[in-house]
Amino acid sequence: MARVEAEPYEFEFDPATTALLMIDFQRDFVYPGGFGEALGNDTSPLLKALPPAGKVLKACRAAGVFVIHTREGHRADLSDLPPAKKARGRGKITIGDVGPMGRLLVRGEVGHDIVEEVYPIAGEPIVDKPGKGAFYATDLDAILKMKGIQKLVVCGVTTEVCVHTSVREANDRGYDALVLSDCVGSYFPEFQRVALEMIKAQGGIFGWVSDSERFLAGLRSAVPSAAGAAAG
Ligand code: C5J
Repeated sequence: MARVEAEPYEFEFDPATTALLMIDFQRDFVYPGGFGEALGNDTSPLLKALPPAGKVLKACRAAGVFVIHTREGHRADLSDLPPAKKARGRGKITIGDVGPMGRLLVRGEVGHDIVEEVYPIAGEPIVDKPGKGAFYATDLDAILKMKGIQKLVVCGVTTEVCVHTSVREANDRGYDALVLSDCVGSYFPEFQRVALEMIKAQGGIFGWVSDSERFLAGLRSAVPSAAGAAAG
């Protein structure tokens, strides 16, 4: 059993029944020219999450922790795009329109794919989701159940939107979720702070919060083979 210092209290997990959930580390959110910027955001704050999330990813792979990635996006014909979602944002270009990285938030486009620093490798499922929550209209729950997963360690973007929605959904489905504060990112510092506060408030109303250093220390103490990978 691994033990991680966390708030509101220690998070215990068995690496064999825990998954690392990497949420929406897509060019469309992280880089200029994508959906995030089309909404009027400065995308640069999200880049900060990539180095620590990359370290956690490598260490989890070395420790044999199951890794699963998600991407938010829609079918090319936009048949799964609610009209309200298309209309919202009111930018010059919206979901499905062509930007510098292809059509915004459309599956198969350059902007829709995951950034190199945390790119999936063989054996790591990628779940394509049409909504903010990773469980809505996806087979994520079925995959986690097949693998016997009970706990989730969560990295991704953005903290207050897809990370929050997915952690709430996970909580309602009986999973314990640990969010790593430096491995999640928001366009808004205040939202980042408050979103993390909300997760761990009221005795951990829907999860735990820690950070990459404390998580890696806990993982290393349970699975020493994870140590070299996290350092590299
Ligand atoms: C947003 C996400 N922010 N992945 N999506 O629209 O958080």
